[in-house]
Amino acid sequence: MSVKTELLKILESHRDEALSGQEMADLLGVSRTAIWKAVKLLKEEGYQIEAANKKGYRLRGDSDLLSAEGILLNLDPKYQNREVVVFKCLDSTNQEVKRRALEGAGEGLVVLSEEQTKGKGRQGRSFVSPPGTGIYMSILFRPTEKNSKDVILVTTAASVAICRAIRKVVREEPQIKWVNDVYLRGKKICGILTEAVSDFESGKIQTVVVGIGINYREPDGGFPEELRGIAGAIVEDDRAKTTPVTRNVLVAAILDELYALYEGLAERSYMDDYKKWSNVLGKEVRFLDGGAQGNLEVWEYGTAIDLDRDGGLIVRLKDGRTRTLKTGEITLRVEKDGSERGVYGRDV
Ligand code: BT5
Repeated sequence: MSVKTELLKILESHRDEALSGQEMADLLGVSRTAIWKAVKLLKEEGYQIEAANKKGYRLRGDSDLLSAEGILLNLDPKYQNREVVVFKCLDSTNQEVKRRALEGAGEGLVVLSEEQTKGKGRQGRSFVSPPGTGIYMSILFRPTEKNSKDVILVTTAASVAICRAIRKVVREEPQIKWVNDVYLRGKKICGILTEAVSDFESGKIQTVVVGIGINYREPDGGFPEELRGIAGAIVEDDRAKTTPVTRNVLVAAILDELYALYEGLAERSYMDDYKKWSNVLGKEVRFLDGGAQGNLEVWEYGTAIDLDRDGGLIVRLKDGRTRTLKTGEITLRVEKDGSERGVYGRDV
């Protein structure tokens, strides 16, 4: 491990505390010049490290760069053996995880990027991923014989993991729009794209990539025109100065929850939380079944009444029959909540 990485670990675990150059040099068994050089490199990368008068160096509490060191430090120790990789810029973190999966990467690998140039949403849509203000991350799972039939639930579990982490760390109550969007204060702050790669011969799902995109702060200059009124951010401008939470802390909280839920996917312990946070259940909805109707825009109307065991949305139609919406081709709109946005089905 380089001096820079080792030093970052130390600074991360002593945020807002000054550590003398000599102290750190002794800890790492290197010269003070080596420490000074590593500090310079970290500052060039954007870490807010201050030279405290005669006391040494201090990583400011509000320095908010994503880093593997900062995330691992905040993860539950039992998950600290997972591989975390952070990029400055990528096409798409889901693509990077798929590339690494082909090369044999292990379960639990997390790839994050400060920016994505081709952030993907569902069905060819894009996810706007500007630099420095969001969390774009993808996690690799490798289903086993035991959990392969439940893996379809991973998007549902991820939605709950994100909500639990937001409640714990940000102390606010988000909402889930079936099945893959998380809302805060009425705006979409997060989307999830789960992609599965199956074995051609057996049809078995071999790899699952859960991609999570979160708007942590509003991008400089605001969201692009097409997202105004739709997209929101966890930290609003006037709160930015007061929040002590860094993105690394939120990422670690999400991963802790998600890894734990994934271990018990079959038990569906998260379903109650999902229902509690759902802003669709009990609402009047209309939906468009692209699969059944081809390109004809024939909307059906009903009330979303429940979720089935696999996260499918049960809708009572106007004529009293029920239908369970499952496919990724379903487009669903919530009536009477002022929402213009669609809510979409899942990909796996
Ligand atoms: C999603 O799709 O919301 C899933 C987004 C998943 C993004 C993550 S980032 C890490 C990983 N790597 C990737 O390449 N992707 C994943 P969908 O439900 O189809 O919603 C897409 C729609 O959301 C767009 O058509 C816009 O209307 C809206 N949208 C785009 N960017 C947004 C943003 N930053 N915040 C809120 N809404 C956005």
